[in-house]
Amino acid sequence: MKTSRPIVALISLIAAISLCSAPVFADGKKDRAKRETRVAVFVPGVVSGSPVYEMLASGVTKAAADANASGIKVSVQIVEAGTRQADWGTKMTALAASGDYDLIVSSNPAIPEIIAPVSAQFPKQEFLVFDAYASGNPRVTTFRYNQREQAYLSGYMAALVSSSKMKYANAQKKIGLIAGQEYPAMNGIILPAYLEGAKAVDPAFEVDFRVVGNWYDASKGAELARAMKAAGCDVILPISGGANQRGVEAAKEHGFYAAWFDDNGYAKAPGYVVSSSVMAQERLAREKTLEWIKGTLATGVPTTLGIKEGYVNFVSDDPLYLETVPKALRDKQAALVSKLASGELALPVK
Ligand code: RBF
Repeated sequence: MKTSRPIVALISLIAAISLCSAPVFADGKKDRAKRETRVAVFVPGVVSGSPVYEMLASGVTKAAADANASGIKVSVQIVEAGTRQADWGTKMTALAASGDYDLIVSSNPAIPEIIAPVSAQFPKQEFLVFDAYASGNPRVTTFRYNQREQAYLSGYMAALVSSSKMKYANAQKKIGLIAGQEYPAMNGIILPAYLEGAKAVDPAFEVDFRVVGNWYDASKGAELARAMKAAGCDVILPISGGANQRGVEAAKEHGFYAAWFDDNGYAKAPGYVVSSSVMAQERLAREKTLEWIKGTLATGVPTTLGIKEGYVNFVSDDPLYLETVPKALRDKQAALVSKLASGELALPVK
């Protein structure tokens, strides 16, 4: 937990009088009032092509701009850890060992496990992790999204489109999901909720689930999408980072529909993208990083945010959505969003 303001002020005064060049408080925090606050964004992968990381980098950068505009000096360093996941632990350790950063911000469900030994080795280092869930460490604060809601929205619209008379819809009750890799949030929440949403339209629906094996192989993504279309999928949701774009382009080439996840993707293939189930990662990263900088964030606790809280949503006002998806389907989707927002339909994550 953060030191309270009067105590910070008092210690600042004592530190100033003692003429320490780099004052360090009893709790290990350097005097942020005197020098620049340094924030590192540890990107587990590469930013480009991954909506979650694009939103993360941009949100933290905006938080720093907000702070600087209000007179608090903050710098941000974006550190791409690259696609070799075996190296992430070493890279995170090096970042913490440098002692250069007051805060390390990151995002994805595997990060808490990577941080655990680093935090034990460098107990003063603070971490803020989005799209992740961990409790019990006062230096690690996590926020995750209700991805059961997010994926249910995708599955529901995919099944509505697949059951419709739209140009590329077929008679089969089969929709697709392409994941970058398998991981607990995918296998335990996103995939089951995508199917759950589809079955709410028609219990006969099934999901063709395929895995790229990484988050960058665009040709593998396109190849899987082609094979899934040949196997009867008429709507395919890629959640595979840098491999997404080619998967969506395959929709145009081979005549099927694409769904998009995390941010607004209608413009990725206009006329072919039928949904965008989003998480407000940019806004959340901006808000929570700024709160941390100001010392007002409740640290060390995990938080889950969904539709009711305004951090999960379905983009329904994009002109491309209005042009692509018939009104009868959009009305059904809007009714689902309302039911989730009002709590009439509850889809909690465990
Ligand atoms: N999502 C991406 O868009 N790009 C990535 O590079 C990426 N890497 C991931 C690595 C691991 C180990 C895990 C567990 C997830 C990764 N994700 C990535 C998925 C991301 O955290 C999130 O689940 C999806 O974007 C769906 O919201």
